[in-house]
Amino acid sequence: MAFELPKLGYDYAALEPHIDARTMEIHYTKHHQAYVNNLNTAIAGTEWEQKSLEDIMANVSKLSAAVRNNGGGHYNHTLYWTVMGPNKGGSPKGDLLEAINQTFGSFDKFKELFTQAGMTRFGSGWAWLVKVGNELKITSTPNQDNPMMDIAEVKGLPLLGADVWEHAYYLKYQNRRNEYLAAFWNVVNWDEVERRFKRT
Ligand code: MN3
Repeated sequence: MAFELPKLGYDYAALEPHIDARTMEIHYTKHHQAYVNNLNTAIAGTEWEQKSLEDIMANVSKLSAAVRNNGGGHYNHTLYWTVMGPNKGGSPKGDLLEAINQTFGSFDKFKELFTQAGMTRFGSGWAWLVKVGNELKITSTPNQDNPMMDIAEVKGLPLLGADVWEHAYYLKYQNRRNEYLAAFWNVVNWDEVERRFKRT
């Protein structure tokens, strides 16, 4: 069973003005589709064709660079589309907000540290909020690595991920990653982040 590009839950223009329609269209139809196609090619005819993406992530150290990069790309973008949405932003609620306050001091401090993780990731990669056991951690990964991978420095369930590859922001923000990361807060779908947080 080959992996497929998941349906996007909103239009390309739905995250305007924070993330522009052209970036969304290219990012989803070209970049994400390429990760899916290349992952399928890389696992074709192997036992990994029958495995879940989570299984592949957990065994990435034994697999090829093509599987690591494209499997990671597929996992990361699938998460990215769902933790964003139109008319979102604001702040988390309930247990998640409480956990964020307890771990990082405040929601503002959390945003500052998450942004810093994205800003200090040299080159291409991702900033993450991760659930490790019952704890929250902020981390970043290079390229298309993620906290689900057995090779990750901080391993756990990613709750929120921000793509800091230039392809995620260059058309609108050029080199200004800081402006993209500031705008990102306006589209975060906290309901989805909270749903992931409650997963055991
Ligand atoms: Mn991307």
